[in-house]
Amino acid sequence: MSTDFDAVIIGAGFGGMYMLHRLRQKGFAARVFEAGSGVGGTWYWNRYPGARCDVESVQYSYQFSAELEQEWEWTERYATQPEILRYANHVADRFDLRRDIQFETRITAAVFDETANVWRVETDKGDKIAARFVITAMGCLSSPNTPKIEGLADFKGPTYHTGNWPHEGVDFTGKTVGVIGTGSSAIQSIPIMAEQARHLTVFQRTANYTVPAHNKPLDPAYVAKVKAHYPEMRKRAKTKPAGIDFVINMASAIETPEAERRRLFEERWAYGGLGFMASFSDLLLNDESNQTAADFVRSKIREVVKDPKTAEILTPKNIIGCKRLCVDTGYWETFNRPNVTLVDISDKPIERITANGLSAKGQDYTFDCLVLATGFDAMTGALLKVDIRGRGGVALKDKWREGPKSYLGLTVVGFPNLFTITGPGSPSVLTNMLPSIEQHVDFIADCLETLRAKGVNVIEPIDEAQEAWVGQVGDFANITLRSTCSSWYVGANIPGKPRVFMPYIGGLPAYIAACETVVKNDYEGFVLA
Ligand code: NA7
Repeated sequence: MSTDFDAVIIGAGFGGMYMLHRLRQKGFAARVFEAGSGVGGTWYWNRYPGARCDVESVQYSYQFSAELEQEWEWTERYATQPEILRYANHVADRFDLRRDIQFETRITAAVFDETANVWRVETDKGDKIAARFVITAMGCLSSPNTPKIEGLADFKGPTYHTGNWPHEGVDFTGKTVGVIGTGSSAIQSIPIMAEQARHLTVFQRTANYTVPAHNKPLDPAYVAKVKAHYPEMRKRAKTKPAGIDFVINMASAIETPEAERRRLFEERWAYGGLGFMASFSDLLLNDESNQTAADFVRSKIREVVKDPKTAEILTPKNIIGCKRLCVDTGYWETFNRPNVTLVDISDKPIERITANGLSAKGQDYTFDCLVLATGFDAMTGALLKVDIRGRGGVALKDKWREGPKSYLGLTVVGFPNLFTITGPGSPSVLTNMLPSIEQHVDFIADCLETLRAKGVNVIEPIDEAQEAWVGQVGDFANITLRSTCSSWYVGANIPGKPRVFMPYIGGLPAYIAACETVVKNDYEGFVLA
């Protein structure tokens, strides 16, 4: 069998970069193909104003290299997109990754040749590559969702999608701006756009919960302490369901007396960030407990937003944490500004985009620029854009017509030697992505090494193992309240997408244990041939 590479890796974000590094270390020949002109993935594309990670920077970073941990200096509690992109570039330089990355090249097709046990890969630049393994590292939130609203092409001004923002930036000074969406990207960008724009009109379909970031410059003494104790912090984080080192209060919200409950919520609120959902252990398990947290946040909105009608529209009615919780800086305060208008479109969709704005609920709104903060075709979108075909020429998109099915979120029956980093069925988006990525990459690299040592050509999961895994993913999802609302976790934001809770919600420790058991039992659930 003749191949160009042992592995083709799709995407040069944090997953693809580390995959390349690990495979090189193990003596495999790998090549990364990246559609963008630089590394960074999510952080390369999402350049909207205010973009930053909502996991604290010292935790949202690689841990595979102690030297890297020690030499890199994060400057803020929550790193901005430019800082994370600088970090990604630093990693690419430090580990000399670029020479094996082909930029501005999109993989269009990957077809498994059963006679040769080789993947035949094609790019939009006309490359034809043969590789034993294909490893996707395309990210979970990387296929922007442009809603099919009538007249979108008629709009005369510029239209920007938060997930594909111009590299040179956008200056809204003196402009009127319309924003569709109030998810995390909107919640981060609206306060900044409102400071620049002459007027900002926000079209909100679903009110969202957000907690304050309380972002700040990092104190050098704190950074020094983290650096002195990185391994301990990483070890603690690995024991937490989200892979983030914060303290989970194991008490039940509803069983805690009201005054004490309020005190604990206030404490977490004052600290800021996603740890708010760890105020109690049952916020995503018990409706009544969830209500206590939701009511707490609702009361905060009423405290901040001066106009009661606006406050009411901004107040979410659903379960807190069901859609992804947002982390903000001055979001609700922004609606006290005289140059910001909130339009509630929860009861009726936008009728059409017009040349100068849009029509909603029988009213015309005009603006110079349109911002689509409308999210992504999450978890499967990027994968299914590539024509991936396995045994018998079967397309992945047909195989997943009823929803994605995988073994460990990493492999798919009928698609030998294909690995999906942070694929559907893995913890990915419910966790700190960096440690999750590293765990996947290590699993894959070790697997390839084992196959080489055993002289095995092909690895493929068996149906029973995949069905059992899919069953487990579904069972876990059904235990929590998270699967109950129309979020991108269940594909509800994309019309026609099958409703399946895609990520594994059993927590990172249980997931790691499952992967370790598979390896210990000689790749249980796989056929090695
Ligand atoms: P999200 O969280 O999916 O938010 C998208 C927003 O756009 C959300 O408010 C949607 O309302 C709204 N939306 C989408 N389509 C439409 C249409 N057709 N009309 C009106 N409003 C619409 O994406 P983000 O980019 O903010 O965040 C994605 C993740 O990135 C986030 O969870 C973090 O993990 C980082 P809806 O709620 O569907 O009613």
